[in-house]
Formats: sequence, structure tokens, C-alpha cells
Amino acid sequence: SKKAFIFDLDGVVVDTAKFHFVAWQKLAAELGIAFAEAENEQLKGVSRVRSLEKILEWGNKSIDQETFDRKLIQKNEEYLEMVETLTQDDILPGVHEFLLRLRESEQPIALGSASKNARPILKKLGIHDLFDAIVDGTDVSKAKPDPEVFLNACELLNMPAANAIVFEDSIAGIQAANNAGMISIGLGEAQNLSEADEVFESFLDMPQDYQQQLLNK
Ligand code: B16
Ligand code: MG
Repeated sequence: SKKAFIFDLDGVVVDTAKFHFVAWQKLAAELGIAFAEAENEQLKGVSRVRSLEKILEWGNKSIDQETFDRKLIQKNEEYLEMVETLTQDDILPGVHEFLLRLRESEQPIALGSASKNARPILKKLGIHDLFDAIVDGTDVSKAKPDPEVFLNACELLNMPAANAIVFEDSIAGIQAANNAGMISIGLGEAQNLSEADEVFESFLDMPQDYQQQLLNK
């Protein structure tokens, strides 16, 4: 039967976290705040505004609103310069094949991301048109673990939440899917994503019969 297949973007479809890392690290350095991989990890799935708030909290710094806004614009411009270099080769292993398989069996597909840059990124990757619905950071008011982003996606696909399967790499995203009553599938390390219904290191590690099972459910 038909299912709603909902994909997170960063960490599931493409590794843009490495670009966020470079841009945030530069911004943090300008503010005299230490920023390493561990900090970047904690910003996965977190909105742009909330990310800068967190960095300032970690550094015990405060800046005025104007500087805050300017820094965010600067960060995003640098991030987008790196996004410009993306090609189809940057799609994470197994994702493109899985998307094509879903299209072949006429399953509804949506994107559910916190990023405000989701549409241009999907276009750069050449897979924008494989999605029947896109819900991103420009469409929602409540961040993951709030289920808003995934519930909106289901609404656009005209599918009940109980029939949805969410692919996520962040803890907040898995919680958002669980809060929506959807099946949650984690991509990444099992120990980080213990709340997910199932975890795979990548789409390549998802057995063919498991994929088939999802399609038949
Ligand atoms: P932007 P996802 C999230 O994407 C990223 O994981 C997170 O690091 C980023 O801050 C957020 O998007 C906002 O992105 O600055 O492009 O609006 O994992 O929800 O697809
Ligand atoms: Mg993510």
C-alpha cells in the first residue's frame, strides 16, 4: 500500500554539515569562541538563529541584535558559496537509487528539513523533481523535535501520519517523527539514535528485503 516517505536533508540526502562547520567555525573565531566538531554535532537539525544563540551561550558572549543579524547573513553567504560546489556526486551513497525505486513504485516522497536553503540544494543535486512535496525552514514555525515539519509534509502528500516513514540523522528529528506517530528510521550511529525504530549506517546498509518490506507495509 501507499506510504509517505519523508527525508531529512542534511545528514540524510547530502553531507552539508561539513559546510556548516566551516562557516560556523569562522564566525565563532571572529567572536573569540572555540568551535570544534563536537560543537558542530550539536547544531545538526538546529535552525540558523538557534545555532548562533547556542554558540554565543557556549562562549558566554552577547552581541547586539544588529550584529547578530549581520553575522547570520555573513554565515549564510559563506555557506551558500560552498553549496554552489555541490553536484550529483555529493548525494549520500544509496539515496538516489532508493528515491528512484520509490518513484518507480509510485510512492509519495517528501522532504522535511530545518534548512531554509533546501530547495536550491536539491536543485544543485539534480533531484528536486523527485520530491512530491518539500517542507523546509521557510515553512515551519516550530523546530524539531516538534512534529510540525513532518505533519505538514504528510498533509501536502495527502497521507495520514500513521502511514509515514521518516529518515533522519539527528536525535531531534527522530523525536519529531516519533512525536508525530510515524515510523522513524535513523541514519548514522546506533548509539546516538537509540530512539529510532530502526537504525542503519547508510542507505547502502539497508537490506533489499527491508526496503521491500517498507514498500509493502
Ligand atoms: P540553514 P536538516 C539543518 O538541516 C542542519 O542540520 C542544521 O545544521 C542547520 O543549521 C539547519 O538545517 C538550518 O539550515 O542555515 O540552511 O537554514 O538536517 O534539518 O536538513
Ligand atoms: Mg539532518
